[in-house]
Amino acid sequence: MENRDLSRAADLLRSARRIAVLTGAGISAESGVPTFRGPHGLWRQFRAEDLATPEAFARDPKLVWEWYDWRRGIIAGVVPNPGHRTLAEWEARFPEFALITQNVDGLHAKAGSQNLIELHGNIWKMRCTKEDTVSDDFDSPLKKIPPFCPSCGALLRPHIVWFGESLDTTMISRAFAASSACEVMLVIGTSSVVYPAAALPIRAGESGAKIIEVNPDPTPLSSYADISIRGKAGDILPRLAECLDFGDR
Ligand code: BV8
Repeated sequence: MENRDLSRAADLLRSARRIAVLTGAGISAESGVPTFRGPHGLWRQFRAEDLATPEAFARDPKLVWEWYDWRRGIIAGVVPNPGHRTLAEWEARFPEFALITQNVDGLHAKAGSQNLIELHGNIWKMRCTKEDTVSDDFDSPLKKIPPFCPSCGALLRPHIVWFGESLDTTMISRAFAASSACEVMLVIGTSSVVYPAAALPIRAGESGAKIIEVNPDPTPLSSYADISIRGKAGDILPRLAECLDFGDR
């Protein structure tokens, strides 16, 4: 990564009023949450079709819940890193700042981000398969696998968007609106292969925004981005904040 990229990115951010940020599993990697793809990714150990689809849950809800219970256990033991914390601080620094995340780990909220769009749901929420009611549940490990709805007795499922399922219409509309309206979009720690999330930076670019990518590795978005900063989010974002020097705004 060249310092020139960092200072060009800081120039773009400094002159912008409307910022959108899209994050993926990479931003939580330095907290100790496994990513999905890549050499140590979850999809190297497990098949998405067996665990993260409605068909998998219908076939074997216990297996799916055991996998989520294991992931909840990992996430329960970690804390937000400087990447999450920098984004939380930036929310108050820009007139409009939307943080869109594909992550279900809840670490952005834990870091203090408030204007947050959780596109794929949240691992600490459960949904009743009969009544569609959503409730918080922070037990780790879970008391009973699979869990059942205390009000109607039906099976509960993770409040997470699986492959082949539609995203919440309010969430995805808010995400596209923020992407269309922003002047700069930061795309951090995502392999940019899962849709519709991967279409958000394209929408932003088509609407005239500059795209800044932060990722140690190239992705399908890299050639489209105006600036690709090669590095880890927990290192790059605090350095970008230093370059921005909000004291003079
Ligand atoms: C849907 C469960 C309508 C959550 C997840 C073509 C066009 C449009 C759609 C499709 C299409 N082909 C197929 C589809 C459908 C599918 C899709 O996109 N498939 C892809 C794989 C081809 N999409 C859907 O099904 C979506 N729904 O489209 O509805 C519909 C309905 C039916 C049929 C068609 C359409 C629903 C998608 C929801 C997926 N849910 N998993 C869970 O249990 O957690 S996906 C999973 O991937 C996670 O949710 C995750 O958030 C998401 C994206 O992954 P990333 O976050 O990018 O993570 P990844 O590991 O891949 O990458 C990490 C990156 O970080 C790497 O680049 C790495 O280099 C970088 N990194 C590492 N360390 C660091 C770092 N970066 C910075 N700092 C570091 N330290």
